[in-house]
Amino acid sequence: MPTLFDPLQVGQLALANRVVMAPLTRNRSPGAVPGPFAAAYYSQRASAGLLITEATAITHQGQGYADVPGLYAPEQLQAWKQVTDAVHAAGGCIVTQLWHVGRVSHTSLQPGGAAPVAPSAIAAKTKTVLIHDGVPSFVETSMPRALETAELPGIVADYVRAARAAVDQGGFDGVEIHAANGYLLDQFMKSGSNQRTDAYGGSLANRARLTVEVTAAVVAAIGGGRVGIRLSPVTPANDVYDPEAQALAEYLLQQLAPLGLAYVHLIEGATGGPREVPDRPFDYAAARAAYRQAGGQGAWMVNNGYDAALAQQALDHGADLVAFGRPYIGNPDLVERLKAGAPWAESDRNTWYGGGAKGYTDYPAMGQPAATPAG
Ligand code: 8OZ
Repeated sequence: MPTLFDPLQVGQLALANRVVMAPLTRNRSPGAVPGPFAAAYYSQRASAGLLITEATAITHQGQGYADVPGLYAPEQLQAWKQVTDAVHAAGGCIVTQLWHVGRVSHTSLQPGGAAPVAPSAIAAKTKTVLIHDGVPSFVETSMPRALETAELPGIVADYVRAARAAVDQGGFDGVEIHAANGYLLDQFMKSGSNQRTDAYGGSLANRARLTVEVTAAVVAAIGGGRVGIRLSPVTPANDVYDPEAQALAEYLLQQLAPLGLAYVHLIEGATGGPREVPDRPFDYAAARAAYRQAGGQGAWMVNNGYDAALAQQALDHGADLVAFGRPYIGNPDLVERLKAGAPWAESDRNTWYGGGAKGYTDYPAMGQPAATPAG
């Protein structure tokens, strides 16, 4: 049986081990440009087999939170190039997470103060974060407008443009398509947020269509071996729900199987919460079997609440990669701690979102003195 510390070739990505740093929103990118400490933050964590960046907006319209980064302006891509150079110099592998928030946004974050876009004009019962004078506040998301059918090819093109820019200009090894956590692609997939009557609403095949089109187009642009996708079939995050979650996920995975993806990343249960969601049962082994039976060969990446023992159990039962999120905030050397069976440091929730080096680049590796914030 493999261990977390065995290498794995994942599409075009040669991973030194099977530990993945999951995407973590940190709100330290004023003007959507990764901040001065981002290169240190990611390169400190480069012993992970794979780093997935925080969710990163493909367009201004795809923005939904204060001070999250983008992939749509030259200065954003230049800043990311410094990050990827630092990670590569430290021996790491890094992909960026392509993000369009859809309705999880606020007019003050949108181009021209416009309404956010969504499959249907249904507001999400969820909050977003605005930051004024360095002080974060949580506000209700704004009422979205429904995208016209004729606008959807433009959304697909936005993903493709961002993927190409990420690889060609940002220096990334690949991309992860964010189709989880109640953002645009997930809003289309799940019937609670999609009441469309065109080819992108109604049947589960129609609701999955935009995700399949985006993924196929990104694969055509940069090659499937550099593309992963993140899914969260039953998460209640950002007010999404589908009564047919199992059938929807299995249909989607069957459509993705022939695309030759590097990996499929599953959030099990509620994002950042319990691994089981009351009244939302889901059989992850059956979903993986559906993908494999349809010919899908991508690595199967699992996430949510893993510790060393649970991670090994997942590998023993056919997972290929295990993604750790919150533990990576306080433990830059999580791989070494897992290997040593060493305890994990707790991180300070007050510095998860927003701020500077404090709570970002000052968590020490094992045996090191408490770091002065590193730039
Ligand atoms: C936490 C805060 C804001 C955004 C996700 C991108 O859940 C996020 C996110 C997480 O995927």
